[in-house]
Amino acid sequence: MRALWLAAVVSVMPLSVLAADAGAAAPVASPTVVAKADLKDAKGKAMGTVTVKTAAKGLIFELDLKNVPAGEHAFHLHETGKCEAPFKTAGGHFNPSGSQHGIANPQGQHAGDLPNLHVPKSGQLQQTLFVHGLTVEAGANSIFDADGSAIVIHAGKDDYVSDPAGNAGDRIACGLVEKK
Ligand SMILES: [Cu+2]
Ligand SMILES: [Zn+2]
Repeated sequence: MRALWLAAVVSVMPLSVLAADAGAAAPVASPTVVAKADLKDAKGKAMGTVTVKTAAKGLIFELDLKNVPAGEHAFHLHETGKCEAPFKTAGGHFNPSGSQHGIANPQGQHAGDLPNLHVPKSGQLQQTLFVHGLTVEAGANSIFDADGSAIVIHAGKDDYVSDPAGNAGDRIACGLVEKK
């Protein structure tokens, strides 16, 4: 008789309460690592890594950089996964929508346009960015399209408006975005 009574009580409890009791209130999809880029300068010296994680409507970039000259530098996702110095091989900015360059350009922006990095004297920078619109799923905005993609650091800063590349100067580091 007692066992039956307990079963009846459980059956009328809200499902949410049961889920919480079971520790099942986890997010639908926690960010997971999907890609990594090892950045190198033109002579092959390591300049740190960018780890790419999933998010609901874009991707998370976790930067762990070193050996970067102090100061402000443009930072972009480029359209081709090929890093041969002086890194013109990486092509233009990742731009599946055919927009102009620049996060401050009314006719912008490229999906690969990212905010400038501010690197301290140590040359090291740990920073996390959320990049809206990028994906690893098949489709126009996938960082894993047919020719891949690359992460590039420039000598100068991005002015956020000049088409096609923000007047950012030479490419001083490049990292192929590799699936993990
Ligand atoms: Cu660039
Ligand atoms: Zn751009």
